[in-house]
Amino acid sequence: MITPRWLFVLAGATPTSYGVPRITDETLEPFDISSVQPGDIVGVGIHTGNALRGYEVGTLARQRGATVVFGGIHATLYPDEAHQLGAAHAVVKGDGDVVWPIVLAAAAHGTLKPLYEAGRVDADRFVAARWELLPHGRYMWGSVQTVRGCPKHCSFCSVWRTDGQKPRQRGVDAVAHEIVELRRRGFRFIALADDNFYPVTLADLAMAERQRNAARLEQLRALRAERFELMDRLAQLPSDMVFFTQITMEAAEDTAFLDAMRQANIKGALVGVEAVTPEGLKDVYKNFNDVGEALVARLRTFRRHGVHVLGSFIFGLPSDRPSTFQATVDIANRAELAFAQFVMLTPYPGTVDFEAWEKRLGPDAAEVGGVPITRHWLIPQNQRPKVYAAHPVMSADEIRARTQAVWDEFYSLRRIWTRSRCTPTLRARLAFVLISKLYRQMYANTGIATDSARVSRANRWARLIAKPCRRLFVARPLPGLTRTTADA
Ligand code: B12
Ligand code: SF4
Repeated sequence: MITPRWLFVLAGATPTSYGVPRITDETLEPFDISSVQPGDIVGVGIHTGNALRGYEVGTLARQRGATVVFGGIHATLYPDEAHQLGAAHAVVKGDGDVVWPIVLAAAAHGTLKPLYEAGRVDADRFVAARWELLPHGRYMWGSVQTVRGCPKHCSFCSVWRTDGQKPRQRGVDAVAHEIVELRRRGFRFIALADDNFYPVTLADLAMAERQRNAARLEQLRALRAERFELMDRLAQLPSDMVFFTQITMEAAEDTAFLDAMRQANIKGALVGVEAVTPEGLKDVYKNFNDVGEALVARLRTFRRHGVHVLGSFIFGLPSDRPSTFQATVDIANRAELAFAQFVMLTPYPGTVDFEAWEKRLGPDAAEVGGVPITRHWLIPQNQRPKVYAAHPVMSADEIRARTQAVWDEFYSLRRIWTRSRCTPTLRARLAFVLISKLYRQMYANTGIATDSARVSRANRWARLIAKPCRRLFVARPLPGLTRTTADA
């Protein structure tokens, strides 16, 4: 669905003297290992979920004589694993923007080091993606990053620990430039691949004022002003553009911000609701969220100001009870969300939750095929447990079944049709139904459908629905599109 940004950024960071990089996104097609020649450099990017496949690719590429370099969030957290299981010659920890040409030069001169500590690159050194390398007609959404890092500290999330709590906000010109280029190529849907589009809250500003911290106040105001400047520039782009981002629900406090988002055609945002009870929010260190009626009101505020919400909820928290599931779907319906996802609590490495869980299980962790579940990413995909942490009152099967029931209820045709009223025309309503069904098909894999026959049937369905959906996303290319004013 969405262009995987890192591939096109690393291509952008590749000096032209090496020729044109070949890009493979395995969500589209498998990497053609027979194309690898001795002397090639194969860069493999992994997150935790696809690390095992990445190791397979690395091993095969090395066997064919390539130099293999790993990077991405999972390689950053477990560089040794990439060496041991992925046959890496080198691993890059952190951002690849600046270090990639250094790695390539070292590989070419035979001076490659096993580990590169690339760290966090400043925003003015983020490299632009090379969108001219996009395969034609394969993606629905382009992806452009406007800010990296998040000031919060949610227990299930690794972003604040790996990308840092200091927002690294990319310059407005650089962002606008890439978006214009994507629109020229016919992309009118753009995912802003940000951790948190609202990095400065009114509470942050008030706190800096109270503390009479002039330097911090100035810094926060500058970041906030730059957000508005960016949205002003996006508002100057063709009116058929649709942006989607990720944001905390705190943004509902700031209706001027929401109005600017609407003006900028940021029509949708993923909001991490996570839990609808105070105990649940405490479980995930997210006490800046609301519960109950205040939560419904906050989420509706987005809608009132023209920003549609994809609410993200987590099930399997220690404080969850059987009643939590129905309470969650009720809130999701009443809060007028456009879409929702209900994910199972998964201990991702690099998070506070993971560390506590790994420590708790210690050497007694259960195993699947000889692999302890604390290394769940090394278990073949179709054998991975769906629920990892033992729950105080519910069995894993109960959590799965109840989660599935929530997906089923939220995405029942009746509910979708009611929600589709948020769109202006009958055609748009039908498109909304199709997209809702596609979304459900792609992401509701937490339920009973765990055997491979059912999973592949679900995938076939998703591909079938994706075909007509893709047509809805494509726009007429605008090769002559001029840049937004300040970008000219
Ligand atoms: C946008 C995004 C998405 C989009 C992805 C769209 C797409 N096709 O790319 C959507 C919404 C679909 C998504 C889904 C999911 N995501 Co996501 N996502 C992100 C987000 C916010 C930004 C990713 C991005 O594009 N960054 C911009 C690029 C340029 O940065 P980058 O990928 O980090 O790459 C840089 C470096 O890592 C390095 N690098 C990367 N690869 C390589 C390779 C080599 C060889 C080298 C040298 C360097 C290198 O260099 C790059 C440039 O600096 C990240 C958070 C984050 N800050 O990274 C989470 C993140 C990657 N997602 C995460 C998760 C958990 C998921 C889901 C599993 C969520 C869910 N429960 O469904 C799914 C998985 C989907 C899937 N099957 O892949 C986690 C991953 C944690 C982990 N340990 O794996 C992250 C880190 C967020 C978090 N909460 O912790 N995601
Ligand atoms: S607000 Fe979102 S990005 Fe920030 S730490 Fe929490 S889950 Fe991660």
